[in-house]
Amino acid sequence: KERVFSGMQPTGSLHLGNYLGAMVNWIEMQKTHECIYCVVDLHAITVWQDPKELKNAIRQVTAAYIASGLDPKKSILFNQSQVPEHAELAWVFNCVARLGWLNRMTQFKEKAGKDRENASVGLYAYPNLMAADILAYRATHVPVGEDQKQHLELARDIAQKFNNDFRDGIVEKGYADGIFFPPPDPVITGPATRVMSLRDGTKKMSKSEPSDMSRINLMDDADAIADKIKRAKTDMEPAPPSGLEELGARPEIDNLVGIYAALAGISKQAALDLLISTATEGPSIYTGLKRALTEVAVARLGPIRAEIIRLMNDPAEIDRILADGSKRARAIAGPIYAEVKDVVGFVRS
Ligand code: AQP
Repeated sequence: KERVFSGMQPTGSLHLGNYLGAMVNWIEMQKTHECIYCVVDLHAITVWQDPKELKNAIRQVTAAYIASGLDPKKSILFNQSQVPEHAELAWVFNCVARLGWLNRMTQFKEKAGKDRENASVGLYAYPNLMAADILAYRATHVPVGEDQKQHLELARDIAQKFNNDFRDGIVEKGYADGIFFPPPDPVITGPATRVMSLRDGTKKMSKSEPSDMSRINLMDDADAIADKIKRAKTDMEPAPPSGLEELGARPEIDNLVGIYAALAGISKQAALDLLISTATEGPSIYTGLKRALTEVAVARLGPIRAEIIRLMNDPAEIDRILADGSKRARAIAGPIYAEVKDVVGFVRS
């Protein structure tokens, strides 16, 4: 049976990269799949979070999910820390995954930076918790942005190693094919699987980047969106790229064209054609594209922002939705983790 799981960290306001890279697919998959969407607050504290801000961010990310089209009646929507099976299964996976596997994780290297000795142990073990998030529900499909590809491969490796290590007990439990955890498939599709920073076309748009000008937040108003796009980095080339191959060598322009295509629901070629046809409008060859991009971004994000603000007026209602989702999530994860205990050899009474 196909089941979808995905999550985002409440580490700040969600941005266009989160929205186009993951959320758009989440909403689409609700139509065809059983979906479980999580606000991954345990992941968030792998780097320091102010407790008051974290609480607010958990509610705001929940509101952003709903405002973007997630239906909490249809899909399960909850925050990770209310379902203890995530942390418990993560511990088991800490003992299944190998140090060598985690040493290869590029996100840890990027996030820990030069001061690696001072990074939290949680940041290092982050991918094991992510594997637990997915496998606690035996989810088969995980819609994420491209940056999560390596973590998904690790989750597959953990599933396979668990199945091998505990094969006898798994078969004894009635899984004749020996598959207790199905290796989950990443779903990295859609119009923009990797949205880049507006200030540097070689870096991904990210919540934790210090410059707010590098990203468009779902909470930005029309003026902020217009300002950020106006000041988005371009280049000094005298003419727009003539074709898609040339576009690839100009990362900032590629990014703006890609975002425009994704938001307007057109092909990248069609977005590039617009850039080419408006290049003489001046004062810069990118003015026409930036104007069109601002228009479509404001039209798409404006209603989402308004809905987030409306939902945030009633935090008790958001907490109620999360409590309900947590209950439904536990109803799935509880029995699976109980079987894990048997398979691993824990006594449970
Ligand atoms: N720039 C991006 N382009 C496409 N997809 C993206 N995602 C994040 N950035 C981009 C996808 O959004 C989902 C949630 O990500 P996350 O909040 O769990 O953490 P992250 O990937 O680390 O996102 P950020 O924005 O960079 O947050 P910080 O800075 O706090 O770490 C994932 O599916 C991710 O692929």
